[in-house]
Amino acid sequence: MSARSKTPLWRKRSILLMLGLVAVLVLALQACTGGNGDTGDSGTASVSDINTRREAAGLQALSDDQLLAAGLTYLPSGEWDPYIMFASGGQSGQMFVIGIPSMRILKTIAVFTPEPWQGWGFGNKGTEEILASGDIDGNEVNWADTHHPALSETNGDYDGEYVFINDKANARIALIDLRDFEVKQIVKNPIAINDHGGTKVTPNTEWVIEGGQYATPHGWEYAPMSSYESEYKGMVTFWKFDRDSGRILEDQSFAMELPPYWQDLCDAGKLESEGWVFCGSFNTELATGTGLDGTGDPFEAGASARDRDYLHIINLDKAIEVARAGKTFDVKGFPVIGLSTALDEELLYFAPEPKSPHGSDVTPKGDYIVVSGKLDPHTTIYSFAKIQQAIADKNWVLDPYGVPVLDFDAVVEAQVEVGLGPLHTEFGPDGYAYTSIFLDSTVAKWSLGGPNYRGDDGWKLEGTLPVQYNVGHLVTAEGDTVSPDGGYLVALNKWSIDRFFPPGPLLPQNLQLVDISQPNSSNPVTGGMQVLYDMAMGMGEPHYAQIIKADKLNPFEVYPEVGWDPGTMSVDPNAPVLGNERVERNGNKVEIWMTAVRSHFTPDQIEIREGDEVTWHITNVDTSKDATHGFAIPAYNVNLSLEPGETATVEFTATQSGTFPFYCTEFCSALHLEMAGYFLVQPAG
Ligand code: CUK
Ligand code: CUA
Repeated sequence: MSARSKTPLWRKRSILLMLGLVAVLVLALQACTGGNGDTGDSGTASVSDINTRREAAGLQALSDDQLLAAGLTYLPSGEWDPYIMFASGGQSGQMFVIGIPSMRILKTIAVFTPEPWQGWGFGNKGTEEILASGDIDGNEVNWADTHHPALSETNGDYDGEYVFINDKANARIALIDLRDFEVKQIVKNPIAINDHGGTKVTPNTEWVIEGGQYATPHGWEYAPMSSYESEYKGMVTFWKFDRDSGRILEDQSFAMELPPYWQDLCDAGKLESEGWVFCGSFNTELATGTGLDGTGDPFEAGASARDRDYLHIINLDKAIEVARAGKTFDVKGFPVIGLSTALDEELLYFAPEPKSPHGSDVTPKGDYIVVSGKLDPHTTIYSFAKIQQAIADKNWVLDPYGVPVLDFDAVVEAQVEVGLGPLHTEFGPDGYAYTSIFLDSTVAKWSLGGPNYRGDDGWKLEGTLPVQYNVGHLVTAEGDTVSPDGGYLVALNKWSIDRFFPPGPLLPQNLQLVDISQPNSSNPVTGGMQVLYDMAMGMGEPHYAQIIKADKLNPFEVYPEVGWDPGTMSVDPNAPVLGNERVERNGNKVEIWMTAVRSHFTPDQIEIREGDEVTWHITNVDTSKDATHGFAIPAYNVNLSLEPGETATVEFTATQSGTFPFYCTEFCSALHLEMAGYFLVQPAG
């Protein structure tokens, strides 16, 4: 697509918009001061025109700041967003693709959950096989709690090729190919039944990290709660990603056993810390709840009794060697490095971290790890160099599981007081960091110190911006890479309360777009941050998101060749093509080769017998952009989406006799309604 330019698009656009706004304000000023503010000739609306018309429509007049915000988010019809955000879809089991700064939803990517618009899991054999690879012990699990998308990286920068996402509820990982924005693979973690510390990728995407969450015995086998300390296990799994095949290689992946603390979000080291992985944790108290007999502390108290939990510091490079050397045991055929091996091989260290930590985020140069304790008003910044020194000095005590706990003062570089309930941190291009503050409902902007950032001017709070309300993650443009872009930040707020019309008691989340392009001096209270836009998200709860420059993405506009199988990303030699449409019968097996083109299915009459086993191939032979056809068979729960060039196969047994008009569900042409046919199933006997 477009070549990369030196001035970021958003900055050019901001400048243009600012100039435009200044022109509007000048005109308005002229109108107020009796100057020639008559805009009828030029066609340019003045501020007073805007507000007059707004008030006539029952809306409130806009302040200058609000007008500026409107101008900074408005994209005229046909203008594309310079950034694309991939947001997790929470309980929807999907992922959302959102344009920045317009906040327009461009797509829901069907991931773990069937989705009929994309024909995901409604008869299309390829998609059903991918969904079925997420089955658990033979049970279909067709929802997910997606939390953390991770774009693939090359040299620590997003490369626009793939995006991964985890299912917290069931410990599964999905892989999406950004050539067609479709899922290609789902893997189920064999040793854990839930996860949280993923997905994050190593700087060249060799490994996809999946940390655990609520400890269970290996393979989630039964063990009584009374055996928690000995039988329950924490874990982190490293999935090997192979870029050539575009797949996770399950047989080259491995896990590492951890103490049964509840591991939380992980991040991969980069640059100087490349080859290391950092995961937060909580419930180092080993709380097991109360049960009905009332003994023990409830989880929320029991799991936050201590002042410190443990940042897990994992030597991934060394762990790979240990796994390759076979120093593992198997759980359900999956290699696991046992905790004692991890300790013998010096793979695992802890650093104390403040109360109930949540995020753990590596700075752009890889030199610091930022951790926030939900119940501590500071972010705590660990130095990777100091961690290495403390390891070399054996400056540690052992925790009850024998893990070296590095001395807190020896590894901490700084603490910055940012507010109550800090969670997650991302970065800007200029040595600033942004932390979500859950309890205060703010975004805190603070400065990184040290020679790589703002030097002696760092490690201090620069401003806080109220957000509405109770922000979870936040994300900045390319803000967890080695070269953050800045410009935009999105606060993924958990509660919207009074921000929108209430569509019943279940309210949407509020994704707020924040301008972070301005200097601190433009607003010393907020550090220059300004809320631009509120986006109601009423389709599941996004937890994390990543924002990539749009020109790094290079998706297909149509599939490269007719007869394309998105599952293999190649032409299916058995795909129907124009002129070879046919129906073949072999005993009770019926195979159909059908084409779809505006505005016809060929053949358009299919007659079979009840009990026949049907294999139905369809190719959309249209090659124009956006010429997608649907294919729906009533009563048989079939709906396909056939994008230009795509081929798909449906397999079913004709269990119901009757007359079933099939039709195209995508309004594809003036004669779309006529794009139909009859599927007749003669009753048996
Ligand atoms: S989590 Cu939801 S706000 Cu799953 Cu990363 Cu922090
Ligand atoms: Cu094809 Cu409607």
